[in-house]
Amino acid sequence: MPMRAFIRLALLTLAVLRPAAHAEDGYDLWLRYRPVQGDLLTAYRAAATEIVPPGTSSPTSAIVSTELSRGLGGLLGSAAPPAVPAPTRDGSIVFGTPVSSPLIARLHLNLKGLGDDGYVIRSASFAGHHITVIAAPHDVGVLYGAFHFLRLLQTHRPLEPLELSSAPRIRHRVLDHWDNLDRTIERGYAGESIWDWQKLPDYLDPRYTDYARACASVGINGTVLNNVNASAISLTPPYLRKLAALADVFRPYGLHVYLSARFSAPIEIGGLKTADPLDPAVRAWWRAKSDEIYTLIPDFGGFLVKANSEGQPGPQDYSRTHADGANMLADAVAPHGGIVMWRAFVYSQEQPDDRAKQAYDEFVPLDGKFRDNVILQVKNGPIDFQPREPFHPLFGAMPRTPLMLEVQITKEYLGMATHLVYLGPLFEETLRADTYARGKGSSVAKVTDGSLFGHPRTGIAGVANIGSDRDWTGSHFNQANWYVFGRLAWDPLQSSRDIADEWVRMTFSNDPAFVAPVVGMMMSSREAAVDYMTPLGLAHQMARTTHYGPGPWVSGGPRADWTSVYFNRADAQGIGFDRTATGSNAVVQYAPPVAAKFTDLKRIPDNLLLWFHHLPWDYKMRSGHTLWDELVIHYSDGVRTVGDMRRTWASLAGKIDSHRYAQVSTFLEIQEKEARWWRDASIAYFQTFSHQPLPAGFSPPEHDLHYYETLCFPYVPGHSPLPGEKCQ
Ligand code: GCV
Repeated sequence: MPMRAFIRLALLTLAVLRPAAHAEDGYDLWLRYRPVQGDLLTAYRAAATEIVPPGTSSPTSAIVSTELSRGLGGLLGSAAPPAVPAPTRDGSIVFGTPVSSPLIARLHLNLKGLGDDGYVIRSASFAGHHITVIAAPHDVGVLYGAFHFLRLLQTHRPLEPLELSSAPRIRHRVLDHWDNLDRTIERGYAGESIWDWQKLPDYLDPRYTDYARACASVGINGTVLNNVNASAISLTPPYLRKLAALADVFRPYGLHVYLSARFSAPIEIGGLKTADPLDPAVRAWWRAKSDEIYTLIPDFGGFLVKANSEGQPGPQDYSRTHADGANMLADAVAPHGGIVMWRAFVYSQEQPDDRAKQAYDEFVPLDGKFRDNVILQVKNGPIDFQPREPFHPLFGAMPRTPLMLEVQITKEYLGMATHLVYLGPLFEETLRADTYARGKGSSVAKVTDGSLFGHPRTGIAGVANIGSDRDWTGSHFNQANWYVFGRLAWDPLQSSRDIADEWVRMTFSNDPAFVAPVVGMMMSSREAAVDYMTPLGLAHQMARTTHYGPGPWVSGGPRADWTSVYFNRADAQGIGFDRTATGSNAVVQYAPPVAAKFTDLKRIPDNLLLWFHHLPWDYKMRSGHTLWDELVIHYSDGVRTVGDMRRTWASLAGKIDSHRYAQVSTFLEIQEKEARWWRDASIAYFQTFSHQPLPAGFSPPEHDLHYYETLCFPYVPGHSPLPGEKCQ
């Protein structure tokens, strides 16, 4: 055989043998659009016979057409329904705005109160035909509506009659990428950054479009592209052009780009001697920089700033306040309609006071001092995205300042890529927490959606878990956390269980024998992680800096409040951080009814006990157990629940594709091993203080404490080791 022909044959054979690149590898996320079967298929085919795009096309309406064709083509297992100028039969899907579509205008739908992003989906009659209408005041609302319509089919919901109307309760629904310009990601566990800065602005990876599409499908409308530990280089002209190229891709999906701004940029790239926010030259520099950005990106969202926190520069370097800093940037972007998201994640470099108190102490005196286009971005809890924290006391404490909730979607403290931890219940717990700021019913959700204090400027941010891994998020189940963030950002009052249910249906299968057990697993997974890592209100017990695995013994180093012993306060007497009047008194930062509840040992929930109280090892719990026994029981429960999750998953073999099934199985195996590691290491360490045996029937740690203390993992993803950095 001539060489050429042989090579051709070899390549052909290879192509046949290689599994299809688009097998169920997770790339399609929840937008898989696999064919519906049975009676439902007949009903859906009858309800989606043709598509009627608006008369006047726009980039966004073209995307709606493509998405409906792609979605319906896939779901109906046939050629995509044809696009026609007007309904010709039953089952027409008409979409558009009253401006883009004369047909929609003629229906005189009530689109009031839908705002910029809302939509309606209605069954209607038109020229004797039963049709479905997806209409909105603006194009992007139509896109959101189209994704909603497809979701109905994806989750096997009935289509007739449809009378749906939806508008987001929160205006800025933003992903914060902690992506560095060298493509590493701080606390990222899904490969490198998807932003390939080196090839931008010329090469536009198709992933950018798929990313925007996925965001739009859950209503996310903003993305901060760079790490809050920011490099000023992202503000230089070449990088702004790269940013503009991404903004062009994202725009038709309603996705606005933002930048994390390094406060000292005027010095680093502007040649100024100071970054003092009251200095006229500095103010002029930021104004000019903002003008430059808006020339390139007219719909640029604005800046996110981490200032005077963990070594980042900020206004306090010049004896100015956070308000001075935020307002200076706010003035620079205001003429263009931009906003500043100023982070409240601060704790002093010097102050020895309880770290949980410091953000409140710094920001409450500044209430009412921020410009209208500043939103304060507040983490869900007062420390740092722990498996469980009480809600942040700033929620409810700054009535004259809009506050946006910041949650972490990437699982820095919750098992990184491999642990199956569905964060919906964590987000929901925060959103539903009652601040009592205006009496009972003053939930964090109502602070965030602006309804409690009447703020029109509202926002929510999630630290992204997205990377270049084929499955985007480092594991199939981590996709659920991106999904639930978007869905709760749209409506923070939704139930995380309902969202899990729809995600499972879209991502895996509608088979009830699969959906129910998997939703059950997801719903118990967060509590399991709390149990095997930090039960009963413990927090920050992870290994130093990498946060991978247990490290309750971590002490010493540059700052006390980066150590585990600072937070667990274990000693011969007992365990826990006294934050009542006899301790740091952080509890008084909450409204009186909340503070009273947290202070009262009879009323505080067990799951926050050691957050607020230092209690003796033999303290009698509600259950009748001693505190020590209860701790051991919780650690063990966490491991047991993961074992249950593994068994549940094993019972589902054959119900989904083997590729994803196998990865989840292996990850659950890793999780069980690591849950046991967490339990055993924590028990071994705390037992050196409690000096008590384990309750009857509970197995002792597999190894001695020294074994756990000397485990060393220098190259954990998401963290760049410093030269000479030690493990623990
Ligand atoms: C971006 C924690 C993380 C840091 C992160 C910081 C923040 O401290 O460990 O990696 O830095 O939070 O939210 O700014």
